[in-house]
Amino acid sequence: MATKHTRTLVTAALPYANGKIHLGHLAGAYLPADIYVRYLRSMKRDVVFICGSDEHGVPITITAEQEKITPQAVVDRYHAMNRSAFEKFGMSFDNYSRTSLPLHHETAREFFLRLLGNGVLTEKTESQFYDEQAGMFLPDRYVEGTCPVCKNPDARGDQCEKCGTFLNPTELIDPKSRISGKKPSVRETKHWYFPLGRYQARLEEYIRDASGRDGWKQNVLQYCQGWFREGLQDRAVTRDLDWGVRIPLPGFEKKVLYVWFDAVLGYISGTKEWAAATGDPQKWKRYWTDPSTKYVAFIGKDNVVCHCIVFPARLVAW
Ligand code: B3M
Ligand code: ZN
Repeated sequence: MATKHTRTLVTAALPYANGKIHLGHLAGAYLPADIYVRYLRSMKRDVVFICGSDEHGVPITITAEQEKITPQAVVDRYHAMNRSAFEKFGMSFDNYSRTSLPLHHETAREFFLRLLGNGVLTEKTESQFYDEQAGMFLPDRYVEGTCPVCKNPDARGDQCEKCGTFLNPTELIDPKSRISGKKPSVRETKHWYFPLGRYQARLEEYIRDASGRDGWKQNVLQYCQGWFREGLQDRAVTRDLDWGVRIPLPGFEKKVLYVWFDAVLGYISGTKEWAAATGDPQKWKRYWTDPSTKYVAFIGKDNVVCHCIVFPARLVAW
């Protein structure tokens, strides 16, 4: 049965501030979102449209190292470029925010601490690659090697782009550090994990309901079913990096939140920033906590797991 929604929250995936957006981006997640929002506005519906730059993550720190500048300088450059490109194209975001803002860091930290306080997160020690020469752990894309599934020699630590398999860096054959080019050693490190598996039944129900809902594409639903068949695993929500959202816990001084953990929360901090600018700072809550709000997320094809599985589970745990 169709539910009557009094207001709509629309978000478009936050592009990384690590390169210029191009027509492919516009045609994918942004132009359709903009058309949808303009339609709702023309119907005099209550709608807020949020986007912004995703300013954390390993690709940004790699660019900074290559150019011998700070990660902040990298994101300042691309945030300004992309913001202006969207503006010239006529995108009608109510707010184009960015995740390096203190407001975002506070929002993400608060979200993390609430999950911790609710007893949702678990701490585990795992083996991870370490670059002895650079003196640092090598999360995700800091490691490259051969894909164990399709033997692509250029697979990244988090995913093989050729066959699409999601990987753990330690599964790569013949791994190399992207910093020194050397074979990394393995060291133990502590991280916080989100127990995604605990939410599988609830998510399966949610996705089953979604099949009848408007706007969910068949390929997205099938992709989710594939994940359910494999069984949802715990996911680490922290990384050994110094660029990102810091968490105030002893032993975690040199760690930050995983970029995907904080990036989706950029939708919330972007809504908060917008609400404050309209003179009604509490207004964001109506869009995020009132069940009569309809939430529509426009995303790219690589963003399905995060938006359709991980984020909903985290909102349930929130
Ligand atoms: N920045 C990935 C991408 O640009 C990522 C999306 C975040 S949405 C919260 O494809
Ligand atoms: Zn592969």
